[in-house]
Amino acid sequence: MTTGHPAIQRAETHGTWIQQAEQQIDTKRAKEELERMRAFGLEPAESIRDRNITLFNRVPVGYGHFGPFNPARFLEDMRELGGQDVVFIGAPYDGGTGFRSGARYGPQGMRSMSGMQRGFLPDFGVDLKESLTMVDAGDVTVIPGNLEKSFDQIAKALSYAAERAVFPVVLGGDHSIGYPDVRGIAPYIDGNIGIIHFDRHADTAEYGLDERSHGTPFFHATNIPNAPPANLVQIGIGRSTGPRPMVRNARERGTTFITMRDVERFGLDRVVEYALEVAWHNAKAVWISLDIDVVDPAFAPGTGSPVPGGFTSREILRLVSDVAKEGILGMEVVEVAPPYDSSDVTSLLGAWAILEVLGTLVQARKLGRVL
Ligand SMILES: [Mn+2]
Repeated sequence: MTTGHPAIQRAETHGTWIQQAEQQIDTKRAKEELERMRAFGLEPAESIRDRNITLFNRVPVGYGHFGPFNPARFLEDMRELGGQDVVFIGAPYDGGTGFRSGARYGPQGMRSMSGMQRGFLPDFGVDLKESLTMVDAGDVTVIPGNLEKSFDQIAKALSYAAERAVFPVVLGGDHSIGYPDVRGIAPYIDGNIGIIHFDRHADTAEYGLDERSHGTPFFHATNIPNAPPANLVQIGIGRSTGPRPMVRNARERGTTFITMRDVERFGLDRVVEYALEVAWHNAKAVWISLDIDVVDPAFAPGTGSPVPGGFTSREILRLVSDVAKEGILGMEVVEVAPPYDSSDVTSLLGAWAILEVLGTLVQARKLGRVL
């Protein structure tokens, strides 16, 4: 065959040249960088084979962090965690998603949309910067193809924050991370943990497609001895709660559903009152889990499993801050999926839910320096 091109000789290709050239490039700086990253990012969970992978990702590439959650500053050396009031932790894992994935970009989205405020919250008479020392830990290094290893990493990261007594705000990620979040903190709580869970879905299945998933966090979390289902209150449930076993498991375990119809009938104030009563009953501390899909897709379209008929953004900001007024041990915002978002409104709402909870905690003198 005559093409006008020379015949290919393996030794003469650019491909072969690349293979040879790579070994000539120095690795000195990369090795130095790796040592620094290992020191700053801490040892990974036991299950991670490659011990060069760190617990917190210090490498500023990928879908993770581009600047801190405002107005926190980025904490590069995680050995310095301790003594601060709040730590933001990204958990960019969405391998538990069954329908539309994309929540791995949630931390990036919420951090980005936190950028247009500076911490002054006039509604609360609070300036977060004056009352709180806040750091952003960046993202936990998750293992995209392995949910259980990602859980081990996330649980270890939360344990680290709990051990160092810094209030964690977890930026999800899909809802699968709700389980390792509680698992990581639970050993550090001397008593029962109540969970206030905002969601259209119950997320109480044991498995989804043979594995744990974003539909299973509260089955597994409520198997933790000091996170009993009697203290799990699930607000906003209804219409599409998820597969039927979720409802059966919730019933058999005795979790508390408050549906959107209940909200209409009893109103926001009664719902807050009742949720606090259930979550705090014989409990030492309460965790807030906000699935952004509890908000109507009209206000929060950027999520993987949208369900029509949820809260307005005004209602959820009110609810999530009101349930924090008696103090909480931490919170997570999950299922923000920027690829489906419109003008970043869902990321914006997720960021504001966090800011308003912090405002409530400062105003109620439950966190930080009291002015
Ligand atoms: Mn949900």
